[in-house]
Amino acid sequence: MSQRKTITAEPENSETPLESQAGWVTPNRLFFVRNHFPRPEIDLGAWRLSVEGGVRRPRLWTWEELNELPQRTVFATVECAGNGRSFLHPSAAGVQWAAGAIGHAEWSGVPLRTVLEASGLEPAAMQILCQGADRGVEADHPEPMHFERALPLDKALHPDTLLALRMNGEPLEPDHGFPLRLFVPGWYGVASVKWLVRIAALDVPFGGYFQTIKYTVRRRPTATAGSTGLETVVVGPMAVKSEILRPRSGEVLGLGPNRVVGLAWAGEEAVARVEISADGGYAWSPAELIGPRAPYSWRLFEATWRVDTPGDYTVLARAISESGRMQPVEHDPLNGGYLISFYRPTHVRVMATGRSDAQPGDWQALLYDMNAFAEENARRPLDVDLQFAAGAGI
Ligand SMILES: Nc1nc2c(c(=O)[nH]1)N[C@H]1C(S)=C(S)[C@@H](COP(=O)(O)O)O[C@H]1N2
Ligand SMILES: [Mo]
Repeated sequence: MSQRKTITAEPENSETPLESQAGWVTPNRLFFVRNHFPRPEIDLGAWRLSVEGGVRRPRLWTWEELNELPQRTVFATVECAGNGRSFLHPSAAGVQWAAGAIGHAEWSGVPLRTVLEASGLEPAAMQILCQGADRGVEADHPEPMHFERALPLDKALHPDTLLALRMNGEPLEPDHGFPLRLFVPGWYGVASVKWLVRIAALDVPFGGYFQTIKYTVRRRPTATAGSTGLETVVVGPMAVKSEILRPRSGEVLGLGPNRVVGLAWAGEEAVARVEISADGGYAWSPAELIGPRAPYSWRLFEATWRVDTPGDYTVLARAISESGRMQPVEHDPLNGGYLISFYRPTHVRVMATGRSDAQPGDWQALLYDMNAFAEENARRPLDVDLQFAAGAGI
């Protein structure tokens, strides 16, 4: 039974209940679901993955054949590009997500690169199109279409970009893309196409709906002379962001020490620091980070905030990545309803009669015993860098 929080029932769009996120990894049954179309029915016996387009040796793979290839495991946070949309003023169209369109899991599968190399990419290939079995219509697109997205070649060939077969050690659940999904670590979830059936190497940029009409942001033109208008850019890597889980806005706290607990993530990078302010953003102090400092993965944070004077307080958190990128103060209007990262305030009242929440969390005990593995994994070179001689096939 799913214990996700339903935003829309048909198709399912549901959130991870972050208040019960008690460890580093999100259990599969709690992991958020973002479906544009009804979930497709898949008959595993008839299912094939087709690799085609600009390749020398197009081929079909069965699920069993893919399972026999060398596999790799990556821990990574996935956030929907629209996560937090319901907090925007003015509001933006789309699924009205609160904070829970995010999760962190262990993803295992075959590097996409392995099957591309097995088919022999043509030198002209510049994007890899990935198509899901699901199809349907959108309000502004009455013609039925598949969910499909194209990845730039460098990210497609990155050893951590996977044809994922397993999530947290279990076969993918139907809602998370069984039998096979693309998994693009560090990028917004939209890149990680579920129910994958077709991969095609393209020698021109893909102009599909989910990367030209939807899932795009606007950017001021780079200093090229002559261009003045805004450019449309497809969403890719996740922004640097943090989320306070406790206290909740509206809570009444007591005097003395109070705990501030949350999550922070930085896309393809690791989180280096999280800072907390309890005075609306003037003074900041560092929070303690819990869990591995690994690329792609979120970290838990905890700080003890001492309050000596009753009153109303605004608590903020901000994350800083390893390369020094900081969570932005405000939502960039050019991002529209996507890439939503800003200092979202938690408003609390502190009263002499309130209950102070000073008991430090037992986070360490809740952390997966795979932490050490995750740190090691982040340093490990690709173990399946296969060389395919022309015509060898596998
Ligand atoms: N085939 C298919 N893949 C898809 C989608 C979809 O609707 N269909 N939604 C995408 C989006 S926008 C997100 S955020 C992630 C969500 O993955 P999850 O449902 O496993 O959490 O799947 C992506 N892959
Ligand atoms: Mo998404």
